[in-house]
Amino acid sequence: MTTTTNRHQLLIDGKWVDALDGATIDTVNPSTGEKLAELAAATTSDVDLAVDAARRAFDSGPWRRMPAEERARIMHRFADLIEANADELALIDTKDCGKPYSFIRDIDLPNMSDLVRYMAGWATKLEGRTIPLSRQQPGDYLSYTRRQPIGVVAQVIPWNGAALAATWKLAPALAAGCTVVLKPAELASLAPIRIAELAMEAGFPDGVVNLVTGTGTDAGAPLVAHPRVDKVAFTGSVGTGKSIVAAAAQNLTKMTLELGGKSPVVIYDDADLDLAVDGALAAVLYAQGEACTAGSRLYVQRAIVDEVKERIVNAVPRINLGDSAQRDVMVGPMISDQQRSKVVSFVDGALEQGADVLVGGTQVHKPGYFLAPTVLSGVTDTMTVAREEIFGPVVSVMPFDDEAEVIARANNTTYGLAAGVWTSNIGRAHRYADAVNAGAVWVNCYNVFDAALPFGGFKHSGWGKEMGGEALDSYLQSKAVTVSMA
Ligand code: TXE
Repeated sequence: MTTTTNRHQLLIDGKWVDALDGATIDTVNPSTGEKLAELAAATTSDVDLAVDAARRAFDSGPWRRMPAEERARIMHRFADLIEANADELALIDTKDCGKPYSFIRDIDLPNMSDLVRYMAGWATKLEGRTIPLSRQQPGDYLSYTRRQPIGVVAQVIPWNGAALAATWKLAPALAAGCTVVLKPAELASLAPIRIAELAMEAGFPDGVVNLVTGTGTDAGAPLVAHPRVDKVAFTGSVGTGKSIVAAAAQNLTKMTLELGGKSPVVIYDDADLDLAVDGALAAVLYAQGEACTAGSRLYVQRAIVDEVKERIVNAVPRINLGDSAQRDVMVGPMISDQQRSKVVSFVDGALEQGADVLVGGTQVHKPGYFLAPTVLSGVTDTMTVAREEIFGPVVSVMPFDDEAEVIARANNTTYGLAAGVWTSNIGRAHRYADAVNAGAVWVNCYNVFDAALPFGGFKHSGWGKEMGGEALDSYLQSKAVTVSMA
């Protein structure tokens, strides 16, 4: 157990070890700015050892050879342990990444154990097909497909909701029979470390789950470029995603990506405004906007735009901002001072370009990295604040007139992760869901996730899916076997 001390190690081949050169980096609590712990800072040689361990565990270990029922049993034990340690995991994660405790405990943790169980269920159902050949007599050949694990997987995850991100990555890979080297973000590694400890306790064989902490440059880059890695699964920024694609291309490593978003939320004039305004605010303020699905473009039909603005101005000051570990806090701190400055510069840039602050807009003077929820008006679609991912509690309210216009504007982005709509007109809702270019569409709701529901973006928001059967597919490869019956 490494979480009993404030100095955390790497998990390689079932053992907790320091980085070979003994280097560490600090992780801080963004609600206070205080140091929480030291993380081992892996570099290329540590990454090599972790990949070698995962390679051995895949090529010659028991994991992919054991009966699927046994693999499923270990995964169910893992889910039990996540449930049994849910309070502790939520507390570790909230202190490390600043996402409010109640969201992690009440939403992320149940989703995590659900997902591990859901994927455990798939472990015994990785079936192929028998396929009749089109130019042969039925008795000539028997052709069938087998679905086999892809191999050693490098998983690089971000800091926003690190416990959830780690589980979304681990569960399908393990159910498929892959082995993993997980690289959490340097800003929030503590929950992934605790999850790796629970994985060891659940009984995954040595080398099946490995974890290397450290920076993107020193630990992440050598991992994704490693020639003995078969697949990379990445969640993070578009820029880093592109550099990972370029690095992995040298080895033609297979890849899934979950990148950012610039998600549109639409409120039609026939919507139930009590639900729509709260829902639209929650869509952007969930995890203080540090969510890839953040609904940062709010399109409101012109007839109701003044009323919606008034409701927003009344609602925002009542939202509880503070230390993310407090149970009633709804908006926590930004992950770092740097992230706060980045978000502030989006707001300043919008004001310079002619936007107005409806509510919020100033830095909160607290020891942590807080930023008040900020709602802008007077924003046009061409402004940077309406085009780029902000990753903070900032939303632009923009009026629209008709359906064709708002769908065109919703789709006028390089991203395509999520979209929301509030309307009481069922036809309109379905037309929007059909036309909007996004991997997740929520009608009269937002941010509803489920272990069984695939989640992943269109366009620059990514390749492939998390959760659901589709996530599992990306960790499997199918083999066509043909047997002569002559
Ligand atoms: O992301 P990075 P950052 C967006 C969001 C945010 C911005 C910057 O807009 O403001 O990205 O955040 C690892 N090879 N999102 O800089 O760099 C890194 O160590 C391999 C949206 O934190 O993408 C971390 O583990 N790995 C997003 C992970 O990549 C590398 C969530 C993510 O870091 C690497 C996070 C490299 N060359 C940020 N460089 C979402 N989709 O939700 C970095 N890393």
